[in-house]
Amino acid sequence: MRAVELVKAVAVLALLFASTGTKAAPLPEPQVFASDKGVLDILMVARAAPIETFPLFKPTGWVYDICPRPKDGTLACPTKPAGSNLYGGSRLALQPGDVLKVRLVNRLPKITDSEHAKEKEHAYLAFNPTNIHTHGLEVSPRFPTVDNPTYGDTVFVMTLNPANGELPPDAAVHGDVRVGYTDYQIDIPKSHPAGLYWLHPHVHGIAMNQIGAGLAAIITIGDISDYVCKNASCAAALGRMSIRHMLLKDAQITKDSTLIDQEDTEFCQKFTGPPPATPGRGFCKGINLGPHEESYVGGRWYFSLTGVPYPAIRMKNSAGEIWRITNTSSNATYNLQLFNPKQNRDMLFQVLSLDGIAVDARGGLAAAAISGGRVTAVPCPGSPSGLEHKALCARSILMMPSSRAELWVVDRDANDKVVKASAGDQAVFRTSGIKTGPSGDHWPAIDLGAVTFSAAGSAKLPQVLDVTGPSHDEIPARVAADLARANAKIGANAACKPLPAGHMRRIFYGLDASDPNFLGLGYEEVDEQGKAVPGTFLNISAFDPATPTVCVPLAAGNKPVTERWQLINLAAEDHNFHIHQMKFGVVGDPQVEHGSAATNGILVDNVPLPHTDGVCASVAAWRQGKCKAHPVRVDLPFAIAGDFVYHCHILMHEDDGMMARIRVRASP
Ligand SMILES: [Cu+2]
Repeated sequence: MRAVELVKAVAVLALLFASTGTKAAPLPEPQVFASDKGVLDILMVARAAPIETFPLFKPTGWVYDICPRPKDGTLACPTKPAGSNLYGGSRLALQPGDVLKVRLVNRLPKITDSEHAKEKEHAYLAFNPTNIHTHGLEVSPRFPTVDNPTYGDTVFVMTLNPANGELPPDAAVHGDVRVGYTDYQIDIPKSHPAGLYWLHPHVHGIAMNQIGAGLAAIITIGDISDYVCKNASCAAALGRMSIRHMLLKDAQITKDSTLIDQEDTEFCQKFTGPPPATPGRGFCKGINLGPHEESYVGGRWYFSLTGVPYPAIRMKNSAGEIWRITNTSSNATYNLQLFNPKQNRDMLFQVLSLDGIAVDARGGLAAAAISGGRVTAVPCPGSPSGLEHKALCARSILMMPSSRAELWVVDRDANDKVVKASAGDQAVFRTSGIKTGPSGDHWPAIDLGAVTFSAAGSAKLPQVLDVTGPSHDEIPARVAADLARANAKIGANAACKPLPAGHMRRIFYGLDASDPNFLGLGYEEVDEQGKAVPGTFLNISAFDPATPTVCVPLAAGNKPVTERWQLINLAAEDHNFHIHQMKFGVVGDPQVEHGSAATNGILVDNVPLPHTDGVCASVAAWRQGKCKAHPVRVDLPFAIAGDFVYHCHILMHEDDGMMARIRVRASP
């Protein structure tokens, strides 16, 4: 480039920075609906609404329009003021012991581009039935009874919008069908851990479409001060911090302003890594996939924070901020970093919790080791003696769909020490781009937000925040005690036999053995020698909503029972494991190379399952050693009776069949 061109280019760049710098919209907080006197009673209308926050486009998304439940039984919320950012999502602020009452109304339009609606007996999916799941909450998945006609947190019910048509007689439905609305009552146990959770629809076959179009809300239980900064000096610093709630949301918009709810992971140029020098600011550009494929030219794939692409995150105090982040994208994996342009590197941040459970001093580095590769821990500098290897600091965090993390973000010097910011200290919050295996997806590198640190306030700053979570070992026992009545009501089942001591259950992830157009899960029981127990093998098959794969009886007195499961991903792409109604511990597995044989550090509700080395198209191929899998072992403390599911939370995969039903019953 000649000198005169260089000068011009710099001038254009400066203009660009100036214009984007002043135009960047501030990061909004989701609208809050807080419980009062132990109850939050809301009307939640799932409906279409314009997305007002995307530059150039005004597509229609699907949103939860929430309001206190009208006393007169009206099934609509009062009209929201213009620019309400319904798409960005809301926060239900609850306390342990609360009752969450939701009347869910379905006013969604028909789906026009659902792949699964084209399948036999599944045409009804185009009517866009919906439901809700309170992700991560340890609550009962109960069905209605004569005394209580509401539903608990079960996915085996769906609500139809009567305007979209009646169910055809051949419809293969997954549970109860209701027309118009469904009432839910979620009893939060008194002992429920405080933290960050969320709520989303869970209708098999269109979960991706509904969440991808915008349906998500976050749930907080208790307050951050319930587990962060129990000592006075730390609490003083916490009092100066802004607490932000961010929903990571992505949406693909075509040039004619249409939101694609059947997400195409190849919408943008494939990420091949390392991160490009100039990732898109809040979006990447659609490409032409070829002569016989789609052209997304002129469209944009937005990666927003709470609905706003590339917002300004301006801190108000030198103590920094607490970021409570939820990945509400249906498929996208984020590898989050905080890039400091002055230091030309990624900044350190402290991880306060994962999946709603505090990472306390018992966890720390051990927690990172067994988080399933989500965090690579770095010692927190300047932390009080004994804490440096316990508090969890990192420069990046991997967030697969549905995962949550709470971070302390504050300005730091070249030695990573917390410092009062100087004027103009900035960072870029970004996802660096990630490829999830040879046959996996390419998630783009995107600058998600522009961070400005603040010099305001006292210079006296802690180097680490102390985190005091509940005893991880005690959570299941307390939850089981709080839910004793709900568990007893589910009853026992003679056919439900405990897993013999020393045995574990093995779950396979891969292609449906009878139809490779579908994905599925397989199963077998493994004895103490590591041998498969004859007669227990179920080959990989797509979700069967009618048949539980396993039945687990609670221990005597309906106390929790802990089972060890081994999760084996046979695909050449990463998946993740999520199970409803509980948190589980990840056990280090020598084969995954990150971990010790301890689970006491951390409890999570989803864990990445790394792809294979080499190709295995079947369980048989794996047994023959045709690929090397990287099993992940988890300890699951079952404390809640009922029927629920475990699945891959990449929702394209879940909708393709990568889910199974599990049954937990009261002690015989
Ligand atoms: Cu998957």
